[in-house]
Amino acid sequence: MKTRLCEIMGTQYPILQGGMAWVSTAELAAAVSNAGGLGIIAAGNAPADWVQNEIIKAKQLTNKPFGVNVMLLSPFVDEVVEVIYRERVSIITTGAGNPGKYMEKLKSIGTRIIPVIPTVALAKKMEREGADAVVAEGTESGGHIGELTTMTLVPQVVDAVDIPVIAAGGIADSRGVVAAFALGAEGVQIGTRFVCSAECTVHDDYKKAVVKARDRDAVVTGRSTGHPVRALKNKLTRTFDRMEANRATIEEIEEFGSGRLQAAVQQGDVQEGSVMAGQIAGMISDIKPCQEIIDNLIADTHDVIDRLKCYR
Ligand code: TUI
Repeated sequence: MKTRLCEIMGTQYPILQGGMAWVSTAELAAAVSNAGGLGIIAAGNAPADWVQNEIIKAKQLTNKPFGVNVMLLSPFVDEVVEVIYRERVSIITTGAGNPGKYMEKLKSIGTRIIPVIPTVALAKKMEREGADAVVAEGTESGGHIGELTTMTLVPQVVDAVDIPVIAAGGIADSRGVVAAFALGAEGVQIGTRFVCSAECTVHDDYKKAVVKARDRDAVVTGRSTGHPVRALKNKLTRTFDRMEANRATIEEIEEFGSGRLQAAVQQGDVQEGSVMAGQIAGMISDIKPCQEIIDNLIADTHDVIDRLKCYR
């Protein structure tokens, strides 16, 4: 499991934890980094001083490398990038946009930049602009998603760029890791599985909702707004469906959705909050420490590969 990515990220394994707004705190990031992966603090829509505090906390909780995910639609994105620069964060992932305008500044201090992208065109653009790797994120993922599946997106991105490709969307165990590598990925990004970790600070009811979820429970709303979101089916997603069917405006839908992720994550409002999770939620049946999640991923990977040898 040593790939170019381990060198780029300075980690034991080519496993990144997804940058999940409100979910990916210093505690989760440090636990993943301590277990040999790359933990990531998600800036989400948070102000820069919150991000700075999380970075300081993570530095106290681990001496391993960790990253920060920059959500490019955040109103605080410029200040967040300034904090990343001042704190000399070694790796960033980015979501929901093009990080091009920050590349030169961050590369000048050696920060590695790994944009999350949903299409081949964006992967090529990111490579041209100097990205160190890309995360090809399939529509199986939780949160804001693109259209292509991991199965179709990853090999097309692998063929289109020379930088390492990290597969994301629908990966939560060693079978998913081996499948991603079979598609040409050199690493994996894992989100939903780490939500159900002991160290993740989300409300217990959020974790329980993911554990309870079955295969078809992670549904997409907001297609009509141009910002589709995958979350567990509940009263909120049903209301969104109704609003979209009744042709509510984008503004009305976005206004109604505001604060819903925070309500689910922090207050455990799993009915009227947004319980963002990927399609693989149906496979997750327990809550365990990040060390155990990663150890199992690695140990079982060898078993999966051994099983495949019968096809030689
Ligand atoms: O970013 C995500 N998933 C997310 S972000 C999020 S929090 C949020 N809160 C309020 C508003 C918006 C988001 C919850 N889930 N995944 C990575 C991702 N990035 N998926 C798709 C993209 C993407 C989309 C467009 C990347 C680049 C892009 O570029 C467009 C351009 O500017 O050319």
